[in-house]
Amino acid sequence: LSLGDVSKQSGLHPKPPGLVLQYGTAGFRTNAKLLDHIMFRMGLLATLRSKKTKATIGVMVTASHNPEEDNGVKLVDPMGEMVTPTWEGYATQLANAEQEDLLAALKDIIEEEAINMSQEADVFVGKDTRSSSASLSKAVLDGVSALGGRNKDYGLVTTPQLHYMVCCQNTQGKYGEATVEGYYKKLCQAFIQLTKNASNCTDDQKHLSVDGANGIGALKVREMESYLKKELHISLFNDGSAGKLNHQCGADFVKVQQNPPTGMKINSGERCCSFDGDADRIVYYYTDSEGQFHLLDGDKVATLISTFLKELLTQAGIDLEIAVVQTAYANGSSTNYLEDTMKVIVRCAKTGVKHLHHAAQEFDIGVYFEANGHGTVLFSKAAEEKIRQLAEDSIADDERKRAALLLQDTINVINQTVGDAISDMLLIEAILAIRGMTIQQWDAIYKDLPNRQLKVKVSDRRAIDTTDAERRAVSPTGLQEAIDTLVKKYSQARSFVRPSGTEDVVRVYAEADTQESADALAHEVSLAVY
Ligand code: 16G
Ligand code: ZN
Repeated sequence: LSLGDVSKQSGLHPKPPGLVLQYGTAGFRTNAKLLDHIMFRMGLLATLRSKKTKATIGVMVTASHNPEEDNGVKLVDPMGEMVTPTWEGYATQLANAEQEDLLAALKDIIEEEAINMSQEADVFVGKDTRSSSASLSKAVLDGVSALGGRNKDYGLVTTPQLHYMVCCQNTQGKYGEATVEGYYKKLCQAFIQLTKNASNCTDDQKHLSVDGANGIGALKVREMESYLKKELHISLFNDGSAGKLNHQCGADFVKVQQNPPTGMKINSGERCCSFDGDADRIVYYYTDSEGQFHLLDGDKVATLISTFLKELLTQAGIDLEIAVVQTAYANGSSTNYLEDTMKVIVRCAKTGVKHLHHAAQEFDIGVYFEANGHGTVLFSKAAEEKIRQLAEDSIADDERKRAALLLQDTINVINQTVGDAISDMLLIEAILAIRGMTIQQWDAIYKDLPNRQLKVKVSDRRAIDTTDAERRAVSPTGLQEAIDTLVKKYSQARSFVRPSGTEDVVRVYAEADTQESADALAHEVSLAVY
């Protein structure tokens, strides 16, 4: 085995001695200045992963909603999903090997996984609009070629677009064409088909204001517009021409601050949405005539989509099990509404897309959303097949067939590989149009409990250990009892703490019947964490 090129090339991407980083919930993520060697090494690892799986692997250079100065990298497995946990471990090992130990670390992985080094390798690479992304993605490409892998550099793409490309490539085009144009064509055609079912939708209703977070999503919405054939009229704000990436704008800012983004003109009553910095999250909102801000987060999105799907399934007379997967952050009102009124199965998963994705795969149709706006819908092969059969059935009655066709178009507008702001936006816009529903009516489906999120700096966040999908703390001893006691003081209250997977902080969540109570509870619980 000759790894000669690796030692030569790696010298151009040296690791700062002593630096230790971990492949966390969102891959590696930190200040961009610390990441060059990580990128090179992730190029190496992706190449090994490709040899091992005999499939194309993706590498995305982005730090999502983090500040412009940060960057990060994530690996994408063959079906477009997050890389499997064992390989997250390898990523951490490889990242932390000192310069002189790199070859040995690489050989360990090759041996452990019994990788055939003469196997060919293919790696797809994408990047966001950060100024550091160009040179960092170049370092990934260097890593790929050092191990003799082939690469395809997609350049500037959203994270979900890269996931989509990987899936298309590895399913020989069955999921779609592995090009950005193919992506727009598939999604927009499905969207246009869906909106044909929206009788008398006025031009006013076709209007949407989009906050692009000054990131890649803005660029891509622009690129997509011509494919929409004027069926959706988008006013784009924070398109990157003036403002700074994610700065006082974008989905994370809007969700956490519960305020509209700066840089956007908002007329009262108008439908608006925000993407995050790599366009894998979306939240909706509007301000009413009194200037009051109303946020429709991932929970509201999941409710809208699952209600729509359930109705179509009933109309189609197809018996498929539909479930909604949430996290501990899901507003209590959304969970109650889904379980008690909608009668759909609700599951709670740990924070992080891979956990939700995994849980959603257990059902015929799994709708998963984090409250922060990351989510999508998964259809099992069997579910897609049942729907296809009915759609093509020549003797089925018209109403059933119409519902099956709508379900088929819905499947095609969705990016099932990962949460996708563009795809989610098209689906939401189509549902609202078909149902003739305003954003106010959508908002009124249930009323969110007031809530508050806080972060607390502690000396060691790992001292907090949780169970029950992060809803209860098991250590340090006494913490959960303290939280329980505080929660009892308030009505309709709930609170939990969890160590962040992306920042050196502990996160506190509280909800209660009033904003004052939610704020007070969050504050009291954060004091109990110290
Ligand atoms: C990452 C996750 C996101 C999660 C967030 C939680 C992915 C692709 N992204 O951004 O799903 O909500 O981390 O961050 O998995 P936290 O652990 O710092 O609260
Ligand atoms: Zn993101």
